[in-house]
Amino acid sequence: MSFPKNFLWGGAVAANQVEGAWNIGGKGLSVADVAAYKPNVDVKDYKASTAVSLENIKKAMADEDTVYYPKRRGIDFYHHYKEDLALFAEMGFKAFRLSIAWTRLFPTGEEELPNEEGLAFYEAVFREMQRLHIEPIVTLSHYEMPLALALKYNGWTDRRVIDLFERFCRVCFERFGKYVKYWLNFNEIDSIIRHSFITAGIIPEYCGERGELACCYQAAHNQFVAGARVTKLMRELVDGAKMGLMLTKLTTYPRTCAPEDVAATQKKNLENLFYADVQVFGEYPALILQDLKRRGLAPCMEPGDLDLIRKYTVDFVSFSYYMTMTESVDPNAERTPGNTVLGVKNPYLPSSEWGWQVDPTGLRISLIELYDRYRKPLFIVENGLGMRDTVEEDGSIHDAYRIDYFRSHFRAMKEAVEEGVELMGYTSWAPIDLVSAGTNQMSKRYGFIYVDQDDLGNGSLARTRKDSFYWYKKVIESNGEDLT
Ligand code: BGP
Repeated sequence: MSFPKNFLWGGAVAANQVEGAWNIGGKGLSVADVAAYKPNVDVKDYKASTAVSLENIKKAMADEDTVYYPKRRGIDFYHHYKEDLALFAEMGFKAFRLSIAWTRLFPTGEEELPNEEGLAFYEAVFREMQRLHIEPIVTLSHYEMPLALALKYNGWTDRRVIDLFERFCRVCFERFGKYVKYWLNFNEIDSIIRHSFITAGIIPEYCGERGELACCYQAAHNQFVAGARVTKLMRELVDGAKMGLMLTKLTTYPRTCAPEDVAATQKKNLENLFYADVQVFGEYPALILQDLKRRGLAPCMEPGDLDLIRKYTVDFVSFSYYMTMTESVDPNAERTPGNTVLGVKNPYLPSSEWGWQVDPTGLRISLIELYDRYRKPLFIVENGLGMRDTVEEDGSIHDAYRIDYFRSHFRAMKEAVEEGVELMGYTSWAPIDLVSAGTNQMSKRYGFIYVDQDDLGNGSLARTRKDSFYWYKKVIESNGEDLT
């Protein structure tokens, strides 16, 4: 048994990290447009690089700068999308995951009618993908909610945002349903508690006595309700469409077999899985709810919320997987960063320059765990290695480390499929270099395609094929059989 014949090989990006054109075509400001690149901050300290305050937001709003607000410029996919899609097609992509920027369709999130210029952009992108036979996988919310909603409602903490999001999704389904059959609701929904502003537009100063953490769980609940409502809507409006949840799969091992470490690890993993549990099983896990109540963090729910959540569960489970970490009760245990988390270091694993621990076997473990738990088709919608690349004098880029990373992860993926895991597809993060979500750097490169741009926006934006480009092409051509 091997990868299924119709396996969706491809790559994934998010609008806010690639599009640029932040003030073009009627687009409004999103939370990503005020994210500052801080050259002097330790990139391993994700709390410092993602920290947000009202003062900084206001400062950013008054500033037209694109040097220190790199997500405003992205890699200018807005003007390069044809060239980029052609390169993806050359690699043989079957699928491409992208997101629709809410602020391109509804600049403040509250307009009655959508911005036609924004719609025209995505229509053109989807048409081009159709022409190239690349299946779109569309994330409805990927770290880019309208800034106006963050400021007015404290983001997703306010239920009124649910209606506004539904309005945006209705337009997406009505206008793009003819192109798009695979939808994802909220990117890494569990990340609300790690970077609440980026994920859910929560501004700490607005949380008052209730506290930021309580606001986060309220926002998560509102997103669960919104997720159910848009799944219902999608089923009414788009024939044959499927909705997926999207989880950061943060597989955690106990640092030792001391029962205390195992218990602490179990807690971490249950907290991570909770966000998927709600959307697959259609109910809050009893233990989590109990725990939230005990800590005074339980969200307010309205009559009908739980019914909706129960009725409109997702069709498939998608997730990002980059690294694993361990957990220990020992306060002196050495820590290392991962994907916006700080975990205990695993002595058996190598780390990237950014501290993320590379663990292909962890991918197999995660696939088996998720499939066994949910019995839903799985989709790996993010996986990859952020590294500095060197451009040789002749312009070539030899990224053997990236090929090694992917090869080992594809082997692990293959083993899981052979064991019976139902896997729909794989979209690497990211097929082309882009602005990092966590650090706003350009030098943390993920692509098979190099983009000539540095952290401060200098460069021609020219696209160049790296060695991994040719390697991934071969992998897709052979449907994952040729990993040499
Ligand atoms: C995920 C996000 C992506 C992304 C990726 C890599 O959490 O969904 O948007 O960028 O991680 O993270 P980073 O860009 O911080 O290296």
